[in-house]
Amino acid sequence: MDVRAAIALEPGKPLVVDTVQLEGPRDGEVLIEIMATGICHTDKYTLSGQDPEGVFPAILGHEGAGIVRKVGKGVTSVKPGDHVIPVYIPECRQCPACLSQKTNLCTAIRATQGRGLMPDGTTRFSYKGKPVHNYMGCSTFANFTVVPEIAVAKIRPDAPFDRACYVGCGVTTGVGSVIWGAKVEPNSTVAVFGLGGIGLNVIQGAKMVGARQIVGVDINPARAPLAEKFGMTDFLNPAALPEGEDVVSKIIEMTGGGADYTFECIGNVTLMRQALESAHRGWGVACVIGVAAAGQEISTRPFQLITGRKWMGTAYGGARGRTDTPKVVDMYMEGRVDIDDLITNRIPLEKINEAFEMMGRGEGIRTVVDY
Ligand code: NAD
Ligand code: AHE
Ligand code: ZN
Repeated sequence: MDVRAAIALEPGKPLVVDTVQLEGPRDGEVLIEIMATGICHTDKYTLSGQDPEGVFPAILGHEGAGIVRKVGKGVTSVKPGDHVIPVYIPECRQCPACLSQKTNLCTAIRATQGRGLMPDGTTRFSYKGKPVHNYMGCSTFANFTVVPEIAVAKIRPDAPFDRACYVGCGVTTGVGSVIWGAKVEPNSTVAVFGLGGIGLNVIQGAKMVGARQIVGVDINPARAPLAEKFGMTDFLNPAALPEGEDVVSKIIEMTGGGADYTFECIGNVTLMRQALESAHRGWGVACVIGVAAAGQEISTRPFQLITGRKWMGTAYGGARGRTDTPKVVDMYMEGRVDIDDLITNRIPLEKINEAFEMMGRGEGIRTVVDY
């Protein structure tokens, strides 16, 4: 079938909006009509050419919501008409990772997904007769996509697509990192580095679990008012610190010895170190969420770990793709998570490059493409 898509033909170049061809679902696969998609910083990262797994041409996008239109042979968990979110962390419920119950990082299709292919090693998209790669197993910058059944989370039918799509990455990553990843306890102190589409969701997750202090760190002061609305209690702008003061000492002072939990939501290895070192001696946990490019490395004095700080990280907030995604949609529908305030820009697919430019200028939190 013909579908409308934004194609990443080459790294570092604007996307090309055109008609591409999509093959129907094969065995174990599902055809989804994507009704809305968010644009995440990770799409920009891959488009930049810095992602070692970035393959081109590809159809990017991994934050979508839509309706099942057709299922391949053997699919039993969803049917045409179901409202769904395609998830880049699938959940086969059979691999050692899923069975361990210790991680959300299902291994069933990770290898082919990382090469931009379906589990059988082929692609469903083509453009001008040539194959086009899939992205993160989702490819939501197209109004129809085909994904494996194990990567389809069924959600309640009354959730609006233009909000539910953000659950497919940003909301779940932020809120999930607090509740399923770091498992922040009530009355904790928390420091959040980066108050963008991920960090603000960490803040609302921390508020939800009853953190008593939430320090937000960002060089863009325009992010502070929304962060406050979401639960930030103290704002720290590293760029505005007086000469001789540093972020780590400041957080240690503000939290009375260091934060119980810190989250890096930027993708900057220098700040990852600061986040670790501003965690409390003896028990502080620093959670890396931001994605840093190939070749980037983190470092600290081992003494920081010997003295009881822990370094961890999360993908998709530690959420299990099919089990936990619908729970986050429920949190929104029940008024426990705010998504409306974070969607600051709505565009048709034709204007998708403008959204990437806005992201580069630090304008707005999330742009949603309505198909
Ligand atoms: P964003 O651009 O919306 O937010 C980043 C924020 O960091 C901005 O507010 C910016 O002003 C601030 N910032 C930049 N440099 C800074 C500095 N030196 N000091 C302090 N603040 C600074 O990005 P986002 O969508 O929130 O994504 C954040 C990161 O999370 C990206 O690296 C993205 O790829 C990653 N991510 C990871 C996962 C995961 O599963 N681990 C999921 C989604 C996104
Ligand atoms: N190919 C990238 C991977 C970047 C990465 O860590 N991605 C996160 C999701 S970011 C969503 O916005 C993730 O899920 N990681 C776990 C996994 O298995 O990929 C790179 O830099 O190599
Ligand atoms: Zn994302």
